[in-house]
Amino acid sequence: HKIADLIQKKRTERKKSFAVLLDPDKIDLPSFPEFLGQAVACGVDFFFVGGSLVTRYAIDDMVAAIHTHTSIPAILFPGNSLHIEPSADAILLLSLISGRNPELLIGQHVVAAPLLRQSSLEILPTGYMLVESGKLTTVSYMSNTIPMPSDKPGVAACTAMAGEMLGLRYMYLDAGSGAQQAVPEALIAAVRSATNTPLIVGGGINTGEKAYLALEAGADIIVVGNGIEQNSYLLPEIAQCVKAFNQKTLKAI
Ligand code: 1GP
Repeated sequence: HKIADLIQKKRTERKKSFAVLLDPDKIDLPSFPEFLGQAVACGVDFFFVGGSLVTRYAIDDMVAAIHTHTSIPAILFPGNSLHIEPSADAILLLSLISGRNPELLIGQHVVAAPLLRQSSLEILPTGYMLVESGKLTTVSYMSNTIPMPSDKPGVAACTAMAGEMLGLRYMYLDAGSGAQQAVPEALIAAVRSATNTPLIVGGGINTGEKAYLALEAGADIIVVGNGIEQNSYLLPEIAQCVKAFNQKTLKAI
């Protein structure tokens, strides 16, 4: 349970983590090692690899490059069971609990279970909740599910509570990649106080300020994808923001 232990240890120390979502479609492999070097220098904690639609099937190459150039864990963030890559370190085994599509609640998992059992991937059972973000996101379209309303913290809290009661060990609030609006702080805070699992938050976090607000509202791990590809200053900016948050918390203890 290497990664589970790492996440738990950080929570006990009241430290937040920074995950970078890498879309295998969008990374230009020749310049990828340089990007990985920058991620190491910035203290990125985790790489999430995947997305709801992957068209280049370069997941194995991407995991190999991560392992060659860094010691940062490569955690799969699969859109479906075709995105399982056994050379990664772990997999967010996502059950899309905000939706009512049985395929993504349990169907794909049944198909994946024997593959996962054969692999040495660490399994991170995750309640995945999509939140409405102002426009239709790829993940909402691909998953054929309606996101949760962004102004109903109670719905999010009850959904997460049910997920935790069902045994899911992580919660992920996602506004979807490239979301116009990130997950509102009130929603993050509601899920934080209703559950005790580590909370991952992502989607539309494209400034240091938005990252800080998500952390303050109760996110344990923030995920940034799209923004980093579009703006090379964002990686150091968010990394700095997570560090500053952690230092502030340490001083307050
Ligand atoms: C999406 O949470 C991730 O699943 C990251 O979103 O690409 O908008 O940063 P962005």
